[in-house]
Amino acid sequence: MSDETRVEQEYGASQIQVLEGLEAVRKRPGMYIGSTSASGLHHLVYEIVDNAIDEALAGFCKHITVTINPGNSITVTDDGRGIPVDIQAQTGRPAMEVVFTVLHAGGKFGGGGYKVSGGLHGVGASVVNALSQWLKVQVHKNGKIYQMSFERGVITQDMTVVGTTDRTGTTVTFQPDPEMFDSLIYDYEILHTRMREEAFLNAGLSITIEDHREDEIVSDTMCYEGGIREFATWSNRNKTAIHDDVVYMSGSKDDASAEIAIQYNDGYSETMLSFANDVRTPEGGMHEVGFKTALTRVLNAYGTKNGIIKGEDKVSGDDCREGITAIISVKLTDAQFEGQTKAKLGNAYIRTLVDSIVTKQLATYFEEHPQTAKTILEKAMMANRAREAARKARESIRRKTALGGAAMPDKLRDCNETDAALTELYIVEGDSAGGSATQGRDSRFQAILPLWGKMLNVEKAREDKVIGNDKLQPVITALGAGIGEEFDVSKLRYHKVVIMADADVDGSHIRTLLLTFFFRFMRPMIEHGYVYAAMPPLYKLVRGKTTRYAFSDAERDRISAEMRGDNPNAKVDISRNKGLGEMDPHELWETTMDPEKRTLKRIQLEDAARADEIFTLLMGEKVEPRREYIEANAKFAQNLDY
Ligand code: 1YM
Repeated sequence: MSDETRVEQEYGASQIQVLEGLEAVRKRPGMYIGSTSASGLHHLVYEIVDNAIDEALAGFCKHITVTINPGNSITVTDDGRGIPVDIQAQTGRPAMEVVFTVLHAGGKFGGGGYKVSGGLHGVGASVVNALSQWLKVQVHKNGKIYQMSFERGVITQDMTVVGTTDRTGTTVTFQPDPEMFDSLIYDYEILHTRMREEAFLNAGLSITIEDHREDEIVSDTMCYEGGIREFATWSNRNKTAIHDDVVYMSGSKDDASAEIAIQYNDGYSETMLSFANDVRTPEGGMHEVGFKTALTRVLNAYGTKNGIIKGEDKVSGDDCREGITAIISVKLTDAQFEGQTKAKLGNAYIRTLVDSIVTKQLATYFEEHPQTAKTILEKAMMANRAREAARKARESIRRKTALGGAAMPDKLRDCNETDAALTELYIVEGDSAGGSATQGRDSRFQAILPLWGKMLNVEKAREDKVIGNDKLQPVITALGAGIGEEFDVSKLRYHKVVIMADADVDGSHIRTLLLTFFFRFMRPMIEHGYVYAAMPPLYKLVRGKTTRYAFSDAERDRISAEMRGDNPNAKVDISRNKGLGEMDPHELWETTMDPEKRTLKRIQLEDAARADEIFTLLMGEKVEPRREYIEANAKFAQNLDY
């Protein structure tokens, strides 16, 4: 290269410090990126993207591209000013080198001179570098292309000019180090979801994600001029909104700013997505507290003033949040993350800021949009009445239970053991399967509850209806731990609750229903890992007097070959299991219920959340998403429907 320039390499005291710093990252990667599992692997991308987003927040970058390359290296490109390449006075090294090699603790870097609204520039780049097998950075700036390369944080190519250019920007490519990570394979959906979030949170910023690992390139470009307003409508995309406009509020004080967007839907669950400096805070914190307090206060004040709420009545915080979708995004320079997973915002002044924004702006919005105010208030009042009705329904169940003595459901075939830690409840679809299960079980510790007929549509049902429903009531009573707000997992009568349903459409329907019900009204039971799905075998293989079972096609083929052994003419009779109801009690015990032999799938919260989503889709009012879902899963449904 004709105009190639090199910065003289000098290994002084500072270089030794650099190596020690990066060595510390490699020794305890978890301290810097949370973990070395998949989440840590994806975190590397976010660190580099964060620098590009800071550049966007500073007003210099419009477009960011994230590419998953074949081999699972990652390239992030932006069209900002390009990382500075001039020699830093302090270190005598190019700023670019410092960004990728020096660990920047807190605000010390550059005497706070590089601080921008979103955070601190370049803080994570050196961490990513230390944990990468190799990393290459290219900067387009001053008409030149500057390049520098590293291996495991150590410079392998000093900053070098490798060409000329007429644009500006930064490109970083890195290959996560196999010595550092358990898994090296990027999940497109995880990155896609996170980049969509970033695009929503930074209005007008365009982010492209591309996956180049397969022959066919997958890509998506996301840009939302409406920012978190569009985030709220997007979150409600499969639901029915009860007012057209998204209510948007924002404000700032000193170095901190906050934005809030809300839109109610006709469902009963609460969707609250909160962020601090574009980082999700699933455990909530001060921004959520400020929002909730102000929302409840404004709704009560408006309702009382306008005669919608009468007398001494009030709506509770929970009432005010039924069916809400709320996006809360705050930005601050000294974010303090607390809680078990450091996912809760601790800065108390943010509560005051969000509270005052919502108190003023929501009140004004209601004055200017009385129709929307009325719709929202009526929804909260309805929630209040339903809560009251649910309380009464619970009360009545309690009374009946107290008066009736042994008030267990007629259909329940209980077990002898009473220590919940040792007992299992099988919830079985249909009376005939229930009969087989009752005969086949080990009655010392296994209880059976058959369910039959068509189940109530939980999506459309209020809590009081659910409690009083004759199909679900036996489930509630048998479990013995209450429901909804009063659910008490310590009272649960079985620590294994096994859903046993056929592998066909009806079975999947009942599984979805029960999981949705548990997810909405008995969530701690799932969180404690007490809910399971039974896994009946798919095939039965018989040769002479030998019977064996297979749980997948592959297993069927393997077992059938084994059973034939050396005798190619041997006949192995293979039948597809028709359903639980057609298995005799002994078979059911052998294949599905015997703790020594059975396979149980423990239900994770995500499984239940997914069931809940599918449920909303299938039972909700929106036709289009339902049709799309059914079309997309038609193949799957056919497989099940034999
Ligand atoms: C693909 C990753 O890192 N972009 C990026 C980083 C920086 C700048 C621009 C930048 C910042 C400043 C001035 C400034 C960084 N600079 C630094 C540091 N994309 C990516 N784009 N000029 C350019 O903050 O004043 C760290 S990151 F510290 F050197 F200025």
